Amino acid sequence: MAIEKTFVMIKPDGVSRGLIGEVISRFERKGLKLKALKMVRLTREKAEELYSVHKDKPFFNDLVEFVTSGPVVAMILEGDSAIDVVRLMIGATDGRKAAPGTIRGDFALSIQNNIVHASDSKESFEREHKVFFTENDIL
Ligand code: 3AN
Repeated sequence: MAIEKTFVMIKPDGVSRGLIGEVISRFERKGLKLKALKMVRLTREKAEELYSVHKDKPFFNDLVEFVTSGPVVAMILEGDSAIDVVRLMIGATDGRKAAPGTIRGDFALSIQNNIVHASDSKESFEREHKVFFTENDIL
């Protein structure tokens, strides 16, 4: 048993499609605990920081444009093996290939507009949650 924290962001498509409640509800029903929650509009600088690992990819600019196009909902979740559990629950990056029953599998048909982002490792969590939260925000 390893209690971990992970970072999740509902992207602008998830927010504009009215899926905030659906997404948070899935994590709560699974037994993960919300430790921090915030709705914000990302600046270009913050979006570039969040996706810095992709800065040399051809889709980087489109990704930054997309993720700054409207509000996002950022959260920290905690639970046993939370990083892997949440990655399983969101599904493959490409919504067309994500398994039914996963968030992307149930709600996305796109590789970019795929509803949610979630940390893929402890290192990603450490970097990503600091784009949105200070230690005082984590309850
Ligand atoms: P994941 O979100 O599943 O960890 P990453 O980290 O490979 O996937 O990609 C981060 C984000 O970049 C994706 N959620 C998606 O919005 C976008 N992305 C990844 N690959 C592509 C691509 N080939 N074309 C357009 N956007 C992409």
